[in-house]
Amino acid sequence: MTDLILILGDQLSPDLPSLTGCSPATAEIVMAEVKAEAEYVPHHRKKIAFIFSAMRHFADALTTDGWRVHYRRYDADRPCPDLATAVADQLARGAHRRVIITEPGEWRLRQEMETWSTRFGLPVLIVEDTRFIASHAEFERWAEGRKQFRMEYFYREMRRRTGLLMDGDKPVGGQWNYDKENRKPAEGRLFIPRRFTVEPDAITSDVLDLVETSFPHALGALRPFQLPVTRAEAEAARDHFLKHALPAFGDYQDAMLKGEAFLWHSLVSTCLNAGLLDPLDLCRRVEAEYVAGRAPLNAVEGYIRQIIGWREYVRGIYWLEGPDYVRRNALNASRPLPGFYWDGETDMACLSDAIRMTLREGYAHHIQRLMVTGTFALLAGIDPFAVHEWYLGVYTDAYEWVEAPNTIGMSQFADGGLLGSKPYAASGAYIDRMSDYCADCRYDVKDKTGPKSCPFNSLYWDFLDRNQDTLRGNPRLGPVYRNWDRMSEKKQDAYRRRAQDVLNAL
Ligand code: FAD
Ligand code: DLZ
Ligand code: SF4
Repeated sequence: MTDLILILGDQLSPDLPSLTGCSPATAEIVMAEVKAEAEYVPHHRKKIAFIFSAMRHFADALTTDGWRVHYRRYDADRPCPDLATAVADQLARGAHRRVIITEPGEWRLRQEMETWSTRFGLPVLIVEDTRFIASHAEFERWAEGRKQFRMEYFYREMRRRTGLLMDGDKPVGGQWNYDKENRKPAEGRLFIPRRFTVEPDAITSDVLDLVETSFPHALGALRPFQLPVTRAEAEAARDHFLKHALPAFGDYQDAMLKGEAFLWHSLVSTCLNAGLLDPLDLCRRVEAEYVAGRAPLNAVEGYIRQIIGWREYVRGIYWLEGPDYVRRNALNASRPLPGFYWDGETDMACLSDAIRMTLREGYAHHIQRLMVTGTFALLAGIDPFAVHEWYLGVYTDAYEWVEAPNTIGMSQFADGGLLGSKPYAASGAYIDRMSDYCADCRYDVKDKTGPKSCPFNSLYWDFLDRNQDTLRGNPRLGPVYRNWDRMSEKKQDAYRRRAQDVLNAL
């Protein structure tokens, strides 16, 4: 009798706790490409292809290391319906005393797996995922007794815990956070680093053909497919970032340029979230670039903050808040997601570019997600659950533990301010400052209420007006409401009318 270890598509790490506690002599492995996971939201084709190819490569690596892997490929005619069936079928075939799983990254599966012991009639052990810096217990201890959570304080704890960029008990350089130095608009295309790409090998090519024929209704462009799918390729992508993009990452972290999807971003989230890279190791290598004098402090601190700060913080909140977090709707927003989110067909140049890139690459960088597609949905009062399902499907790095707090909390303020202290609402002026979108847009970013005025301008004030009951008391919005109050009624009405026209046209 052996243990049966189920490994999921985002658990492709040799140090997975379910693996490290066992050995090939005492355990076998099951992995499966299944319909339910491929279709529970409308995924991007590149996301399905990435996961299937990375799973197949990982299974081969495990086999080379001596493990017995029962791998079930997707069969379009008779697909394995779900993970439970994959496990049940394997249990029926072999003699297994126990199922072992590293906890999944979504409540949906976690809750289902908790019923498996009864269903299969044998013990099902769900072990904590140790591939993060903060454990559940550690985050719970940090959160206990706090009325509001703020990333900055959690981040400082993580700096102390990991020793990253620490000089004894003081932050290197004397400041914890160099965010203010990370807000330059991009100046020119000449120096944007070339993106790291990998050409598909035989395994990936097979997967691409499979995805093309088996998922005709999936989203986005499948080809060209150039994502890393193995640990070695992910490490090469990481090294490319350290050498070519990290030094300017800080300066241009918030910048946007038309037609440029990647800029100075690291493009590692897809590999990181699937387990092909280790977050702490990545941060140590980033720190080493500073120590060696090859990258400045604002870049290195800014980068490390994203990983040991934001990434760990949103995960902590996801598990702390429970499965109903994704259904929060503090602003009672209920408008359906506009159709242009699925094809990029809009005259708003910023949204068109961000959505087209998303559909082409399964990627958009943080500021496009937060301040373009996110802010528009927030201002327009789109149902946050619909927004959440969109983000969960369209990005190759999306799993609920990281996507939901970013969408429901940070971007849509649907958790009422648990994650962030104020909504990321902004008029067109922000996008104009940080990008070159507005110059070529059909709308005029300087025009506030005219028929060609930038939609963000009127929606911004209409959003604040509509949500006064919830937002007026927010101390960080005090000055903004004072500006609104100082406006004449005529001007306020002009904003309301223009916003209504924009909303009606959606
Ligand atoms: P870089 O800009 O190079 O940043 C480095 C790394 O920092 C990222 O790879 C990521 O691991 C981490 N990071 C940065 N910001 C965040 C953040 N806010 N939360 C968590 N980790 C962060 N990130 C995901 O990994 N998966 C998601 O599904 C996801 N959904 C998002 C939805 C919305 C509405 C928003 C606003 C942000 C979302 N993010 C998500 C966070 C962020 O946009 C992506 O991590 C980042 O764009 C990935 O690209 P990159 O690897 O080039 O990142
Ligand atoms: C996202 C995804 C997809 C598309 N397909 C599979 C799959 O066929 N088999 C699998 O084990 N995992 C897949 N995944 C990843 C899971 O959805 C992911 O493990 C859960 O959402 C938990 O994070
Ligand atoms: Fe976007 Fe408004 Fe600028 Fe057009 S004018 S690109 S809609 S911010």
